[in-house]
Amino acid sequence: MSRTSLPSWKALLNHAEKTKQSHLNQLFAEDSQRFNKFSIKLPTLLLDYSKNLVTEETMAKLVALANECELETWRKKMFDGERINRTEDRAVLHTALRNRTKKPLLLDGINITDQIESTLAKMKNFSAKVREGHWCGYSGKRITDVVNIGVGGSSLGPQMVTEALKQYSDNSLNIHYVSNVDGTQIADVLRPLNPEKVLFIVSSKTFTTIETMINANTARKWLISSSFDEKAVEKHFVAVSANKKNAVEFGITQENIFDMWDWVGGRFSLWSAIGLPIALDLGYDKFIELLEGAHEMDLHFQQTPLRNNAPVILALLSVWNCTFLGSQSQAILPYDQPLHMLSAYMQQAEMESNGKSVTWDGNPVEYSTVPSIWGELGINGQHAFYQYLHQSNNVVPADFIGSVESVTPIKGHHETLMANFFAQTQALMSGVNEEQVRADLKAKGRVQSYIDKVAPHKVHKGNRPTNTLLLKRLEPRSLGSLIALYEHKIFVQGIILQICSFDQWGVELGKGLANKIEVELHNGIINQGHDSSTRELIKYYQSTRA
Ligand code: G6Q
Repeated sequence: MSRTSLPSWKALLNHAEKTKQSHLNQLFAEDSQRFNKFSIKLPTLLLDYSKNLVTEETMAKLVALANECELETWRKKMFDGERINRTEDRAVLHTALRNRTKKPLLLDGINITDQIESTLAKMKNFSAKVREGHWCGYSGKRITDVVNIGVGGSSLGPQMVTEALKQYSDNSLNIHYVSNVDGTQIADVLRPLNPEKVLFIVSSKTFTTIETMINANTARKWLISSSFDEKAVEKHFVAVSANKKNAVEFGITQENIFDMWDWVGGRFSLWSAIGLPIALDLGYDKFIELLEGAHEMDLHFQQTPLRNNAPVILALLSVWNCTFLGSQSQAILPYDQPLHMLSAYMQQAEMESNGKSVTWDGNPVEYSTVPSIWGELGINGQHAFYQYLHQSNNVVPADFIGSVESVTPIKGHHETLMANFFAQTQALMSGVNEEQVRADLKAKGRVQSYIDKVAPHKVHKGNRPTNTLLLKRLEPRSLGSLIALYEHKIFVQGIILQICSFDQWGVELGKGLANKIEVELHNGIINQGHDSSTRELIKYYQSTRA
């Protein structure tokens, strides 16, 4: 049955029409308890969602929708390992990777907890060996640099976390990431490195992704041009993959292949051995703290009634703002410098999961699904695109993410940062009306003609919804909770919107598309089946190149 036939959906449609006439200023004036009613305190973070266009009636209606969509049943199915990734017929068990209770979980008769624990033990042993200098390269020198070769889910997650937790690294190793098939990136990374001291991790669930394979082969040649011996590959390459056969063919020894499983989606995989660069950088214990933080969020998500359940609330608000109130994009705005890759990470997590237009039964969806996600460090954004957030015709709901304590306390900095953090959500909500603008200009002694000319330009309508996520401090545990919070938000959105969140056919299409053209670029024979634009572009490229 389509979601649009549900009584709660119809009630929300009516309620949205009324709500569109209201203003956040009015809602705050009418209810002094808004913050208490619309915020959630968790061990490592606070979520304030009171600056959304919602009332208690709205929240009750949204929770009724979640109930009519049988969210709790679906949640149980995911954690129990049912094959909720319907189009690929797979279970979705990234939560098992961080289940610190180590409770056995059977999938097709196999206890996957044992598999997870043995991979973790292998990561522990390996990361200690490399960090302590017991793993040596072909000439007997200790490893100083680790280069992770992977793309998409096999790169973005660990790289985002490596950046976010830089302050917790003891710098035993330098960690680098190569994801782009543009040779500029790998050349830049390898140029200053000594092949005798580099360890490559080829991270690819399928071990067939063309960009990753090309980069891995370039790295291999680079190593051999120094060692003059193919055997060096064994000492300088490890793999994280579900495709052992291809990894072995590449020259990686069986014991240096870390397992991946089909029940872990790429964009949810940083908790698996895909997170190996994190363990190498921070040490295994801090990697475990990251998992523990995520596990805490898993428990909150599983055990808390929907009305106070942070991921559920974030998802319902997204559905409310996007599907019912009509917003088409959402900004992710971190105010912690180390979180500078968070927006890019969230972009993949949400858009690859829910950017779809058919329901899980294969019918067209009759409503807007998820917004496009974008963003940047808040302070940089303030001096760039915040103009649009404050005054454009399009309302962009935004998540503001900051920390009570800075990881790098330098006198004066954090107060200024956080003053901006608080001021922006207030300004986006309150705006400035024409009366205030005129009074302000008058008080500054401006002449009437100037006031008349400028006043309309200085009006800010406000009423722009924001969520504030305030971490106590950015550390492995709180970061784990934050990422898991958004992962579950994405799952809930998928259930409400009837979307299969765990496939990615759009990405698969991209993986195949370039192959045919690449042959044409190599042999110079252009396929006549191309449209005239593509054909002429290829022709221009080839003639200009020649
Ligand atoms: C993630 C996507 C995608 C994937 C990459 C890399 O959910 O499926 O980003 O992670 O395409 O795939 P491999 O790990 O197989 O190389």
